[in-house]
Amino acid sequence: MTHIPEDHPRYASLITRERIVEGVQMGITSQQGLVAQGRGEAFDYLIGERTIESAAVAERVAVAYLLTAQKPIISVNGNTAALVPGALVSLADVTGAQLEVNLFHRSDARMHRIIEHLKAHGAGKVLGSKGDARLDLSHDRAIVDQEGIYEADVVLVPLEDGDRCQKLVEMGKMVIAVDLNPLSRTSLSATVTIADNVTRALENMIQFTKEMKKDSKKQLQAIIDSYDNKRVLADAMYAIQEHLKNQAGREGIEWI
Ligand code: PTJ
Repeated sequence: MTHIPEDHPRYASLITRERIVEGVQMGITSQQGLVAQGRGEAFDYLIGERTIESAAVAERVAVAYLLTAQKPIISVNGNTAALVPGALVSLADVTGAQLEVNLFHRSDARMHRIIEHLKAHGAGKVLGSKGDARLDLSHDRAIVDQEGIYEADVVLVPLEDGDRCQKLVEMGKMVIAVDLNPLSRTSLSATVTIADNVTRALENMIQFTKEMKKDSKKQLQAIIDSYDNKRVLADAMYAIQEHLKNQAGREGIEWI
């Protein structure tokens, strides 16, 4: 890893970059994952590299879904395995969800390495290697475990592609996406869209779960019922606009 001094103004972002590069070197993250991370970084920059209020609302609703689910699953790909392995394991632990590795650029070797990586971070059983069921999709994200994503009622899909998100929604599942681009097909089709960096989103969700675990089913259901995903998407777009306006103002650039 390149040494990044803690006082560097872009410390958090540069460390995240290093983790993704390390993921590629370890054979966990795909090379395409670097491009995906770059896109995420750009949106994070535009949104101000912070958890906006509406993302925190979506994170709480996501937790309410996970806590009330019969069979919640957290889907793991090569990017999230490299960026937040410990947080994925902790979130699964506190919510009672199971982890399932599901890859777009699937290979047996990457599946194995990611499962072992999660286990090294404390995971027990990790689903995904059976691949004994299929979603109606023409690429490898279709390959899922029957006892996992196929039968799940709530699926958390951080950094997803639009196709599978839409398919899971069509199958009647509640789909929670983490995607910094509020206009991606994933963001537009998910039940709950968290427009936040996955590195912040998962930590927030772990904290919220600890607080919300004592809520009754009725209280959790009320949180779910009051939610409007379109409003949350609109708020993320507004937050980007306002952040850019403020930035322009600080630099003496007229907003036209
Ligand atoms: O490991 P695999 O083989 O399953 O491949 C995983 C990737 C991520 C390469 C694959 O799913 C992919 O190509 O994803 P996309 O279609 O590029 O979508 C990624 C979305 O996640 C984009 O909309 C990005 O803006 C967003 N994104 C990227 N990094 C982050 C992010 N959102 C939140 N936090 C991030 N760190």
